[in-house]
Amino acid sequence: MSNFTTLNEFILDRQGDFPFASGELTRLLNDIGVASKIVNKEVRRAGLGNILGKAGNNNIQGEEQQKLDVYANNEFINVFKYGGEVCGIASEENDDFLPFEHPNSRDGKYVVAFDPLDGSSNIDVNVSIGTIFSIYRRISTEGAAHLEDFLQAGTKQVAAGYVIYGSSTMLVYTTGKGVNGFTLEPSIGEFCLSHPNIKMPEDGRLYSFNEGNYNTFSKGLQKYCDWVKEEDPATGRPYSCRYIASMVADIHRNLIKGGVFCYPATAGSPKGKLRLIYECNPMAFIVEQAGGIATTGHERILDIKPSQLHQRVPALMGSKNMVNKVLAMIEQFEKVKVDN
Ligand code: AHM
Ligand code: MG
Repeated sequence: MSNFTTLNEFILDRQGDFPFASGELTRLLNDIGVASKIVNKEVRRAGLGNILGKAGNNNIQGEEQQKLDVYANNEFINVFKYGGEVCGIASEENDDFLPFEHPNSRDGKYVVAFDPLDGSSNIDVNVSIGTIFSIYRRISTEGAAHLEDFLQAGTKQVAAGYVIYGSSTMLVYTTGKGVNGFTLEPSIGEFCLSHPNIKMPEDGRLYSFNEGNYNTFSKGLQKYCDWVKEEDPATGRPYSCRYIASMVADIHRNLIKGGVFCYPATAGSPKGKLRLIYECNPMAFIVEQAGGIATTGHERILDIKPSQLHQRVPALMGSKNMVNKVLAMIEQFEKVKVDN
């Protein structure tokens, strides 16, 4: 056990990556580790007590909140509110951002945007869910957080990551210097380094699309979905479809095994379903840092300057060669459209 590097040790070791750092980011990342353990404890006993099911409210996007969504949201907010490093948060579960007025927090250097429990439709059926977080340095100069602090392009993220509550619990994060993964060792209650310097395979055979929406995909995406099913030993086709409907779990698997994940614009979600600030930017930061590509199909996700907190964008991310193949098919179709 003593050979393990714990998350706290690792974060402290890496403080040197930021020569002028004052230790606040280090403390903030540690706080996220603590909140994740608190949420993990509750997720692990989902099904017992009265923790499953709907909370009886809808969030800003009109989606029903689950009790665990609300619980996780409150736990993360409390950790950020009293940690002193964060002057405000924005959560997928809150209508608006929350400026922290407490004297301990209002001068904090950072803001955090997060999705406390992503994939929550999977909670009641015991399938993997996750927490996603994204940290920015504030750009406002005084008082508690302002809206502009959250409406920064993803390239401005200081750190981002996710926690996956899967067959084990893992925390994966980046500060822009590679991606590292830590598995929660339940007997000592510590996240321990298990996946150092994660690199996404450049190729893969897994595609993660909700093909139930095939009829409303763009022509290029439909063509890609047809192409992956063709028999072709040279390219390993047919590929395998793997779709959990938990973005964290789908991307985590593809990060390790190689694959492409896509939630495009559909008839039901004309701008895509996933949120730029809470879901796409942090996952895009991780994917790029691991050597993959993250795009809307037309532009790099991290370059988008958000105009709204709950903005949605189409998402296409994963192994470099696989994403490039999808992009080539999108391009080919658009070219045909223009030529005609
Ligand atoms: P949520 O934030 O309400 O949980 O929704 C986001 C989830 C993603 O994790 C996942 O990729 C997507 O919704 C699945 O949507 P669908 O069921 O339409 O395929
Ligand atoms: Mg979500």
